[in-house]
Amino acid sequence: MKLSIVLSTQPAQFQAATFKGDLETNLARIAALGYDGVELAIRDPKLVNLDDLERLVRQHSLIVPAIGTGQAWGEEGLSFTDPDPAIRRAAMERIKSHVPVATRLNAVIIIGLVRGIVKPGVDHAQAMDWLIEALRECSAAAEPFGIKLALEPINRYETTLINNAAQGLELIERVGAGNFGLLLDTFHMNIEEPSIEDSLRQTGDRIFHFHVADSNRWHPGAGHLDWQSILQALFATGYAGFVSGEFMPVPDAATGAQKAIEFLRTLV
Ligand code: LER
Ligand code: MN
Repeated sequence: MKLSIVLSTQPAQFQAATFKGDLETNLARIAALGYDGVELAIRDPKLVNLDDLERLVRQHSLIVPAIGTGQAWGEEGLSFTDPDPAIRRAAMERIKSHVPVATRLNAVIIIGLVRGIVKPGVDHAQAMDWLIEALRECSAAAEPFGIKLALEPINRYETTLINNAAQGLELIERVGAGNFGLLLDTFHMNIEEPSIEDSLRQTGDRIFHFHVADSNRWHPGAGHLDWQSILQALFATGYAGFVSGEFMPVPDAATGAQKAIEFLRTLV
């Protein structure tokens, strides 16, 4: 099992970005703990020096399986489904600006809350149309570079747009792009899926990335999810990507990350 963990390259309010703050120190810590990779949350590629970033990541022999983009929503309010067309355009351009970064690092681009939440007064069907239009445009921009986009079903308390794997699969049908799939996250799945294992099986080879946190969004092993069963179902789909830790820094980032890797390494 290839393990990575989320690290934010910029200050962020999002609580489950396990590591935040000084990039160099954190990359060294993550590598020392035995992780194979680091999932980088990047609000805006313009804010990072790509040469430095790549050098640091390689220096610690870490792989970057995926790039998180949600801070464009969390910190700036950009979204694919905002009623303001200028905001929708800015969100699409922002996601497309991740393509060169993703190409250089050979990473999946994550579409989390940048899809939006359906603002009051916006019709849900209209929001879906805007979402599909944006995903088609961004998938087409990434496709020539062999880059994949993974939309994350997110629980009902954070958005009303795509909460579960079944809705994600319907969206895949409507978008109709071979490089568009899903990121499944056990925290959200535990809230929304009738059966985590069945949803993994149904999503199959459209699982492009995988987030792990336990039922309480602490590190795997700290809650009541059945990890043996979940990981068996995941790998039975043929999934060969990373299992990426995205959990609260409880009691602190380094201890949570250490407990996660110790626990997960005993399983598969
Ligand atoms: C991001 O990966 C995530 O899981 C969401 O909870 C972000 O709001
Ligand atoms: Mn997640």
